[in-house]
Amino acid sequence: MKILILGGDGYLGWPTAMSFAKKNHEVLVVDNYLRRNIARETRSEALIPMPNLHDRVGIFYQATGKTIGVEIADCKDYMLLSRIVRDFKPDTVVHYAEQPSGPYSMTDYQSARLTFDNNLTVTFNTIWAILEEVPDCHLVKLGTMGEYGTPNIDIEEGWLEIEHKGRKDRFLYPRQAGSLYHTTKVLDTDLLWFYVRTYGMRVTDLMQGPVYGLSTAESDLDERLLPNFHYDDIFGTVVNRFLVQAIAGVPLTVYGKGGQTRGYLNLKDTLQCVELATLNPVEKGDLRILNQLTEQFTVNELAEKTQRVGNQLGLNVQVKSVKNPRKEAEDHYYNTQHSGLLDLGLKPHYLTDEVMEEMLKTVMKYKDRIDEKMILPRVKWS
Ligand code: USQ
Repeated sequence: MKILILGGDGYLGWPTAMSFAKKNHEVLVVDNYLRRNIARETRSEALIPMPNLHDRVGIFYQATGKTIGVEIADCKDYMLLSRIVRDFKPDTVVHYAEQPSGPYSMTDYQSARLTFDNNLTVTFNTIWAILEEVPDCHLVKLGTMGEYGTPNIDIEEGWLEIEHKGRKDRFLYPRQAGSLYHTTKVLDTDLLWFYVRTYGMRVTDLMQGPVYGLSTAESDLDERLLPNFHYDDIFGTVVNRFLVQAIAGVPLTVYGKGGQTRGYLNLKDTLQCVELATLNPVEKGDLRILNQLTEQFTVNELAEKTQRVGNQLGLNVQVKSVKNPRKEAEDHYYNTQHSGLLDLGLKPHYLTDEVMEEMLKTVMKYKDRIDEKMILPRVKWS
């Protein structure tokens, strides 16, 4: 397949590009280094040094003999994006090209504006580039489980049948996100649904939970191919942060009561899910929503697991509740339906003690690069 990856420099985009290229798909990645630039400006740089895309593509070629095309371009520029789509003629566009941090989107007007403009404009441009240049192309879009928030009822897989005054209809599942970033994903889903039902696009919207890990079949070939692994309060997701905190000897930063429950998955499973969605495209006029997670944990459960496995490795891991910088429920009902990807063939990698140990050992190699000033939360929701 010809696969165009928007946001191909990211934590998920780069491993996805390598994984598809290794399997002999023709891959082109597009990125404008937005996350790298924000990370530099906000002092939130990744733990592991990351060569730029052109250099990494060269390293990947040396390791595998496979090529990946690169375009350094801003997908907000419609003329540029439509030219790329017209020239490459993808069968699938995988769209990751968004500002992905909840905390960054809550910093101030400028960061909120950037998140809003970037995320909505790139989704809109992607829709139009497909409609105008490759109308049969399947769009695989990364959404987030955070679109649903934490409702006091089961979270269904995208849709909810509602009975009202004796009549029934099916609607997008109600969504109420907890940050502006997560809200841009809600708006993306509404845009996609409009263009699917009105223009007959084919779209898969993946509602993904927080991802953890570094190792993939391809990144294991050469450490310069590792994904950009963040542990700061802005780009770091909770498991990755806890791994680094355990190694640095900083008490694990449980926000508030720690009863916040989310659906998590291993980076390896993100790759499987995106591949399964790509290899099984939907019909024209279909919006398929898949909940992309493999298991649920509270923050306290993640902290206990990190502490137990870290201590077995001889670390002295402490856990400390810090005042929650976010406005979120700290003790709530959470039960998600997530059978769609399993039905397509997903074989989950669960967060076992062995997986935790392997991640801790990898992070340990970069201990000297940890900057403790980047760990405590700097952005408050209000
Ligand atoms: N948390 C802590 N301590 C920390 C960091 C986070 O207790 O040091 C808590 C948060 O308050 C939250 C939970 O852990 O309740 C998850 O936080 P997170 O930072 O790992 O995840 P989140 O901000 O929701 O965002 C991340 C990615 C985002 C993706 C999302 C999936 O940055 O791109 O969309 O995970 S989801 O959470 O399902 O919406």
